[in-house]
Amino acid sequence: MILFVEPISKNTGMYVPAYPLPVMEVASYVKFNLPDVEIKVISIPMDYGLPLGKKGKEQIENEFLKDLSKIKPKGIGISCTAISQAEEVINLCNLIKGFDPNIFIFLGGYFPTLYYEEIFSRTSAVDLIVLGEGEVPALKIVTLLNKDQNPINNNIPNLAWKTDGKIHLTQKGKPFDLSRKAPLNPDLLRHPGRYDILPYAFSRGCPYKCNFCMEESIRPYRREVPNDIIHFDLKNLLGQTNAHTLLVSDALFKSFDIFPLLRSLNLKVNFETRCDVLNPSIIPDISDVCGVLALGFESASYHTLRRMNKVKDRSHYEKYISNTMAIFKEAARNEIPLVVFMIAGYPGDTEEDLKESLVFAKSLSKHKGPGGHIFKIGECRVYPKTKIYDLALSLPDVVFDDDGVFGQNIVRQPSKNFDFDTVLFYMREIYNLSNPTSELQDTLLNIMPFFRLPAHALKDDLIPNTCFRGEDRQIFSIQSKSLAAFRPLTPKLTDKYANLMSEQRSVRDLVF
Ligand code: B12
Ligand code: SF4
Repeated sequence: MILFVEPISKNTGMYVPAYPLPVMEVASYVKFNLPDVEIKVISIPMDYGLPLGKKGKEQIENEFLKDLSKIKPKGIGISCTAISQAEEVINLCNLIKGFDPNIFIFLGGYFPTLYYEEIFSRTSAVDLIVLGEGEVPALKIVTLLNKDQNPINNNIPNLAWKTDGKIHLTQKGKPFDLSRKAPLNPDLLRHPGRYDILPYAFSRGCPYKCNFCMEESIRPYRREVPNDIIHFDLKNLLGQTNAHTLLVSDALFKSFDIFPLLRSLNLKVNFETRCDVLNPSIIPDISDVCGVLALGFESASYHTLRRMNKVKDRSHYEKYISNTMAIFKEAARNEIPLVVFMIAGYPGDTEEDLKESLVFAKSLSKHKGPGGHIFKIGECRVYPKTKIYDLALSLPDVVFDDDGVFGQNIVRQPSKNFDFDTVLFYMREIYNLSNPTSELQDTLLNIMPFFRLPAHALKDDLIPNTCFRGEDRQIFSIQSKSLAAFRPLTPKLTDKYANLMSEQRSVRDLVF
């Protein structure tokens, strides 16, 4: 048996009750090509629950180890997409190796792809790291494990491992050919029917190279999944899960020609795209299928957008701004709920830059519609080994928490005399221009049931016992039934915790 595991993310605010797509792609490919090998996917949050403190975490760990002693896996592949999962991934690796040093542990995903050196320096529990797309290397690793051979092998592309204090890297493989993508296999999951949301990637990669984004380090080009695979996948997934809400997981979504199929499958589609990629004139034709439309807008300041490498020049900027306004108006007219993603306090920002964003957000919100809109603005993070990090270091007046790859790395002073309190002031002003209609709240809470709630709100006495696993209310269950009981309470909880809703992201972190 080989297990593929999705760890817990410490950040609950953006938690989506969706099957773990990255690990499902890899595990489904391996199973498709090695049908006789026993393979399973474990989602720790879905299968065991969210731990609300130390006690809950220990209970989950004990249950997981009990399962390992029954399953006796030869190898475990762990996915680490977000930084908010990274500490938990290391703990999990240490836990598994402490339990049985013979279980072979390999990692994959954005975080290990960028930060494999830091992982190896923190733990010796990881045997191998797969860099970039995981399908081809994982197939080779599992083939060797299944024959009781050592997968640490120079002939497998995209690997990193450490022996005798030295990191070894194998040659870089070709980008994965998406016409060889395997159908996603819900049978690999423990509870395929208990996820509310169906995530799907119609394409991979993005050529834009915004300098705060990790896509450039993993897939700096865009490729589409062939239509026949999409058709098969969606029909199959709908037949085997209860989810009818689609969360598009493309880095750069622009497969708008797929909407007739999505309509015919009776799906509600939630997608994010660039403000200069979506043609506003198609909005009326897709409005009946749209759940939330999200825009990676980031800022209204030309100088900020240039520093982000989001726009090329003035004329690009002007198109970017006018198209954003046109999309906003058209979405509002067609009653589509909107989420506008923004970053506050980018390295080099002055107060003028944030003022410009505030003024533009005000002009957008004048066109508000019944679908509602939210300005989801967050403080800026400077992740090591990305271009934004180099930018922050190159500007002498920028101050950020340089707390390493496992830290939050928040920008505390974007430029001289521009302090963090003023950044937070603009964040609040912009967030407060949101128009949280009940349609927007219902749609968002369906996808992100804990949206913006502080993590400790999940312990509130208002929440019924049915939302917890066990009697001591230490573990929150995120299976469909529990979330169905939780969702009606969110208006009361959001009122109660209103003053923390526009706070820094750390209030939404689970603390163990
Ligand atoms: C959909 C999405 C979301 C959804 C999550 C939905 C869900 N639960 O499924 C939402 C909107 C909630 C979200 C939120 C956030 N996200 Co997001 N999100 C994405 C997005 C667009 C798609 C992820 C995905 O499913 N990809 C599809 C799969 C197939 O691709 P993949 O992950 O690359 O998997 C391949 C390899 O990595 C590898 N692999 C992966 N796992 C494994 C495991 C093994 C064992 C092996 C061998 C290989 C392997 O093989 C896979 C197949 O080739 C990515 C960008 C992207 N294009 O992937 C950003 C991305 C993951 N998000 C990012 C960020 C920053 C965030 C937020 C922090 C944003 C914010 N400011 O709030 C939050 C954090 C949420 C949280 N609680 O942790 C960053 C992560 C950076 C980082 N390391 O932290 C990304 C990479 C965007 C970016 N380009 O910078 N996100
Ligand atoms: S357009 Fe989006 S996915 Fe592409 S590089 Fe920029 S932020 Fe990343």
